[in-house]
Amino acid sequence: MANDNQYLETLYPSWGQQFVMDKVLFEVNTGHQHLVIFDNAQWGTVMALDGVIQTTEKDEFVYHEMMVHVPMLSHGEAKKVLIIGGGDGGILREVLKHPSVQTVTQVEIDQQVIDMCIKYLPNHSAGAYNNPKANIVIADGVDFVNECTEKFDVIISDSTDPMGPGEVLFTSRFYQGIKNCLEDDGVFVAQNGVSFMQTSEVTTTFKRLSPLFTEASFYCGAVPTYVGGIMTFAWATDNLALKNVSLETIEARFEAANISTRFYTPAVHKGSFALPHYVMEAIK
Ligand code: AG3
Repeated sequence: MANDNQYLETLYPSWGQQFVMDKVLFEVNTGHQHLVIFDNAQWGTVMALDGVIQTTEKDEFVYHEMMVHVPMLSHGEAKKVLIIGGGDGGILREVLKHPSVQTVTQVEIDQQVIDMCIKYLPNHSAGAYNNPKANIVIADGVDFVNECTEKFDVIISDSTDPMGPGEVLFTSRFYQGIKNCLEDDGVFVAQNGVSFMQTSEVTTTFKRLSPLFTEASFYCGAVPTYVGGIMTFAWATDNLALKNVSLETIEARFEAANISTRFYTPAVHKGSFALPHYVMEAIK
């Protein structure tokens, strides 16, 4: 929590990263969670929820590019996309860069996160909330996916860690809802924590996704301010072809989409499915 001018992340009981807050821009209990936004000399503007760093201006591109371009370019022609969470708008911004996209529905529980990120982290959404293809719903993601009668080609869960409002987004009931509104050939991805520090999250998610999808797996990326090593992203689909799309095809799609990135490359995309042995052990 915010103390004097220091912000200590409280995600892990005996260790955490600390930030100097040059200036606190905003701090409130939204009714859903504790939200703070502050400036730091190294990371620019930083947003944290319930004691956990969510995003910083300097490294947000790593996470948002990997969460979006890996499923989108594996699919190749996603027209309808669903985002769960993602209030800062970074995921929405990247999804809207894909020319195949016709509509993006984003279901976020906390209006205040959206409003304050538009105000203090404007480059995250970069105008995406005004895009006519975007449809923003303020609602509970679990209810939404279970009640939804539409189907989506790609679903991206950009949640907090499994505590507070994010907890339900790691339950079997949520994953059943995802199955309900995912096209047969579509793909679901979700942030799944830092695998070295949160290995049990990998195991639990794998156990819960496996009965529902032909393929439950993970891919990875290293986000500097999600400390503790690589982050794993959950990957669930009935379409076994998606993970095996060739490098040449991914390159051709990436070029045709004409998207410029700072972390993502087609080779990084292919390589991200290679998992460290301890992660493979965790999902055996
Ligand atoms: N949501 C994921 C933050 C995860 C942090 N967890 C951790 N370090 N274990 C980020 C929101 C960005 N749009």
